[in-house]
Amino acid sequence: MASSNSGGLAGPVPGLKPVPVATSLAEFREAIQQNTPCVYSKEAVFSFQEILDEPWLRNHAGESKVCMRASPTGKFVDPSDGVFNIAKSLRSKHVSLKEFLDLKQPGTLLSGTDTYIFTKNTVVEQWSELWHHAKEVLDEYGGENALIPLSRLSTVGFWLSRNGIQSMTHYDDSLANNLNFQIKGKKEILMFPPQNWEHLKTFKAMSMHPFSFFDDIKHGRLKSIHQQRCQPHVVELKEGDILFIPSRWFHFVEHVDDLNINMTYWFKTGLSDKEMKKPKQSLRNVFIPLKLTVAFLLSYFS
Ligand SMILES: O=C(O)CCC(=O)C(=O)O
Ligand SMILES: [Fe+2]
Repeated sequence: MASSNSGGLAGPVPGLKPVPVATSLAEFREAIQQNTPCVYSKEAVFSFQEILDEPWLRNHAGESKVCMRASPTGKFVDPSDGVFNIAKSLRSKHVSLKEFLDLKQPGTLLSGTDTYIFTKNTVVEQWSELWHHAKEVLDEYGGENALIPLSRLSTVGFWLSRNGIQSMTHYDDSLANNLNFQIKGKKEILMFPPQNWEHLKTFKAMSMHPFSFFDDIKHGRLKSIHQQRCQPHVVELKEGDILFIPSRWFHFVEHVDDLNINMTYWFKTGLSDKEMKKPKQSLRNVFIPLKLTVAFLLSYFS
């Protein structure tokens, strides 16, 4: 069950709004319709929420080629890290899913932004057995529990991680809506509405604040005017939970358990590009993107 207290903290933190919890699928669908963040936190409704674990993955997708990332600091990617650490966390290595699982290395990640189960209107062949279950989320296959029509689905990404990982605050630059299924383990998520861009030092779709900016918010340490003016929402996603992140909402994600498995369904909002206002850029320091660019180049050679 999702917890509306901020993750891992003893109690509610002033200024941190809990993401509303839907207690029925009807309520959850209503929030999606209304474009407001929401977490569905009841019993599992789709078969993949029950079956997807390490042994199942070994048996049904063990030979799948995946793109593994490892970070010396567990952070992907903290702009305040040293340039070599950033470079290392940007590097990726192709391995089989079985090899990745055998490694059991903390701070490693398969990212849903490069491990696709479904993309460009096509099921990715090596994940077809998982798709057999994953498609239940769609109206065409899932009966009364389904949440979205196939015509709106853009991409399904698969995430697998070992503990202690934090992901950079960003909005999904496809401008899609996001249904995030927590299948195993736990994640803690801070979310900010698109209009908070002014306070997030945005460069492209990312926030260039150091991760400590967000740690501080989670713990109620609002030291700067920008921290005080943001409108953070928090949720602790537990096994079986489904989170709706509306298009353009910023999210800062921490992977908590020893093994975390997620699937993200990105789906179209139904609005045209003209109707959707992208958050603006508020970064005033050109050295930060410069540093990231150098790290990106180094990641090819380190
Ligand atoms: O789980 C994560 O680290 C990030 C998730 C995310 O950014 C997404 O689902 O769009
Ligand atoms: Fe994202």
